[in-house]
This record gives sequence, structure tokens and C-alpha cells, in this order.
Amino acid sequence: MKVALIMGSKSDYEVVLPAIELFRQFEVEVEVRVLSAHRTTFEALEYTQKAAEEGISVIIAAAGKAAHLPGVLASVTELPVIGLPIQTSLMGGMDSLFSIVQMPKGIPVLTVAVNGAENAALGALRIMALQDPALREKYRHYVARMKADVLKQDEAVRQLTQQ
Ligand code: RP5
Repeated sequence: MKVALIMGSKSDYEVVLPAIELFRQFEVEVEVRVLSAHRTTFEALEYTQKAAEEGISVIIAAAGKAAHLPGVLASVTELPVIGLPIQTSLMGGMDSLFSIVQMPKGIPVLTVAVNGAENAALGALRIMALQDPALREKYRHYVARMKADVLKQDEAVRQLTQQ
């Protein structure tokens, strides 16, 4: 099982990095590509049409501005596509968010928050964990660590504010 992480431009790379790191942490193979809906349309479609037979289970598509990439990819595959809107300088990413989230019915794109790379990765991991008990176990450990962390934060804040 592999995940594809596709971004519309190399300029998106810094934002998607936390997702790549999460996949490494979970030891899940990730194929990272720059494929643009507008600038390399044919390559993007060709890659996505072959993705399932190449062993890809989930596609994360990150894009900014007129962010058509996730929707266009979702139209040529039956794989789940997670849309990751990228923050933009002019409109703060609302342009990307609306471009991705407002899909016409029939072509679903599961959309996360602007710059929500971690949740995009965790969503993909949850989908893959449905078929993979070992991955499900790793996910449970991840959640348990997160919980322990927040409990520690709670304790620290209580210490700081106790009269
Ligand atoms: C989108 O346009 C990309 O996903 C990127 O977020 C945005 C700007 O791309 P560049 O002009 O920086 O290449 O296609």
C-alpha cells in the first residue's frame, strides 16, 4: 500500500512536508510528485489513471489559488482523493479552499483545512488502516501519545496558574 502526495507546484513543498514526515513516522511509502492541473495536465491525468494499478491507495492533492488539481484528479480515478488547500498571499487560502471544497456532486474530494497537511496525512492513514491491522495499531499508539502530551500540557498549565 502506498500513498501519492501530489502538489501543484514546488512552492507548495514546505506546506506538505509535515505530511511526508508523518508517513515516514508510520513507515508508509509515499510517492511525492509535482503535477499541475494547468501546467502539466496530461502528465497529471496519466499518473492518476495508473495510480490504482501502481498500488496507490489514497491520493493527497495539494494546490493553491485556482486550485483545480484535487478535483481534476478525482475525476479520473476511483481512489479517495484528499484535497489540501494551500495558503496564498493574496486571499489567505480562501481561494484555494473554495476551489477545492466546492466540488459538483458525483466527484468527491475530501477536503482538509488550509495548510492542514497533518490531517490530510492522518486521514489517508485512517483509510489505509481499514485494510491493515498493523497500521491501525500504530495509529492507536499515535493517538495515545497525543493524548499523553495534552495531559502533560494540562498539568504544566495547572502548575503555572495555581495560587
Ligand atoms: C498552484 O498555484 C500551486 O499549487 C501553488 O500553490 C500555486 C502557485 O504556484 P507557483 O506560481 O508558485 O508555481 O498551482
